[in-house]
Amino acid sequence: MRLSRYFLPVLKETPADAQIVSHRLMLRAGMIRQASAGIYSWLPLGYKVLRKIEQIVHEEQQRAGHIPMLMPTLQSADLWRESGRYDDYGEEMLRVTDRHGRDMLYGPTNEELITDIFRSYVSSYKDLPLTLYHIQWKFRDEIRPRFGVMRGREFLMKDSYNFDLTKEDAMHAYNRHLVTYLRTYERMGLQAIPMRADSGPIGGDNTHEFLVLADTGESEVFYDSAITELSFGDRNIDYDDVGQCQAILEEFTSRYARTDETHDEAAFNEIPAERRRSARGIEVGQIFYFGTKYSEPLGATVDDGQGGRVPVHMGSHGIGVSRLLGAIIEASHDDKGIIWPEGVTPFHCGIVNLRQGDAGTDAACADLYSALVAKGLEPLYDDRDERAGAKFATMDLIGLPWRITVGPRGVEKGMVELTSRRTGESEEMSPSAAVERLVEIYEAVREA
Ligand code: 5CA
Repeated sequence: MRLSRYFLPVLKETPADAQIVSHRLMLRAGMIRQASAGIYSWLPLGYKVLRKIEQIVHEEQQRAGHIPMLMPTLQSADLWRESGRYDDYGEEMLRVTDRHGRDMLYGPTNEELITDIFRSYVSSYKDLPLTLYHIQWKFRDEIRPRFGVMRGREFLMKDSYNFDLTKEDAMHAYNRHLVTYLRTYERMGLQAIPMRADSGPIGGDNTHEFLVLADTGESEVFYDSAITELSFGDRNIDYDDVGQCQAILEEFTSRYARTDETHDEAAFNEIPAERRRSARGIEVGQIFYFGTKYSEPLGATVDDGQGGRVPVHMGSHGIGVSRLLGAIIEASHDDKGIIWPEGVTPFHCGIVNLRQGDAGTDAACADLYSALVAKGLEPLYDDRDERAGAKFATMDLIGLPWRITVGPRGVEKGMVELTSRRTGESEEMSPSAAVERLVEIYEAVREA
C-alpha cells in the first residue's frame, strides 16, 4: 500500500478525552473513530489489525477441532424467556421491538441461541462431542463504556460452546479451550495468565479468566510471581489427548492466581512473601463450564446409549477480540507510539523514501516494494512529499515492527537501512538482504 493512496487519518494532537495510552494511540494512529458512546467505526488500519487477530483466533480454534459458524446479532426474546435469563440479565441487555411488536434483543452472548440450534438437530450421544464457535459482534449496554475498545458497548467476541455427554467430557473441552487460549495469546505477543474468577451472569462454578497484566487494567488481581515464568512455547498438542490437556491446565493453574472476586487472603499469604503480587490486569478471555444450566430448561437432551435421555453438559468460552487491540497496545508501546508484535502487525514493514521525487530513491523504493510483495509480504510505502522527520514520526506512531529507509546516499552504494521499531537499532544492508531478513522473520512467526 502506498501511504499517499491510503486512508490513515493520524491526529497531531493528543485527544483530551482518552484516559489510557492504548485509547489515545488508537485514536492518534487513525485506527478507530467513536460513532457514539462505546461504539466505534474501525478505520482501515484498525480494521486490518482486528482481522489479523481474528485470523489467529480462527486458526487456533480450528486446530483444536472447533467448528466455525455464524449466528446473528439480533435474537428473539422468547429463547431468553425459556432459559430464564431475559429478566435476569438486567439493564446491560439492549432490548428492541420489531414492527410486529415482537421483543428482540441485541445479543450480549449466545448460550440460548446455540442451545436452540443444538436441540433442533442433535439427539444422540453418537454426535458428541461437539464444539461450535463464531466471531460476532455483541452488545452490552455498559453503564460506563470507557477506555476505547477496552470496555465498549458494541464489541467483537469469539464465543465457543461445547456439548458433551458427561461432565468429564465437558471438562476436557474446558481444558482444551484453556490450551488453545494459551497458544492464541502467545501468538499475539501477549502473556495472558489464567486466573480463578467469578462466573457472573453466565453461571457455573468452573471458570478462569485470562489476564494481561497492565497498570491500566480494570481488574484487580493477586498472584504468585512464579506463574509469570511459564510460557506455552512451541509445544505439539494432541487436542484429543485428555491427559495432556489436563496436565497443561494443572501446570498453568496450580499456582495462586485469582481476581479480586475470588481472592482468598489466607491462601495468598501461604505464598512466600517475595513472590506475592497484587496488580491490575486486562481480562482478554474467559472460559466456563456450567453443566446443564441451559440444556435443562431448553430441553437439549440426547439419547445416552442406555435407553435414557439426558441433558448435555455444556460450557462457553469467550475471547475479547476487539478488546485485544487495546490490551496489545497497553503491553507494547513507547512514548513515540505503538510497537506491534509481528504476529498482528497491520503491515509487515514500512518503506520510508527520504527524498521523494528523486529518480534514484523513487526507483529503489519501487523495486523494494515489488520484491517484498513478490515474497508475500505487505509493505506500507510512505511516498508522501514530507520531511524525513514527519515520515519517521508517522511510522513510529503506527508501530510497524520494521522500517526500511531509502535515501540518496545509500542508493548510490546500493544500500538501505533496516530498523527495528522495538530496539531502534538500524543495520545497513542491500535491499535484497533486507527482503530476505524480513522473509525469515515472518516465516518464523507464521510457524508459531
Ligand atoms: N458467553 C461467555 C463466554 S463465550 C461470555 O460472554 N463471556 S464474557 O462475558 O466473559 O465475555 C468474553 C470476553 O469478552 C471477556 O473476557 C472480555 O475479554 C470481552 N468483553 C466482555 N465485555 C466487553 C466489553 N464491554 N468490551 C469489550 N470486550 C468485552
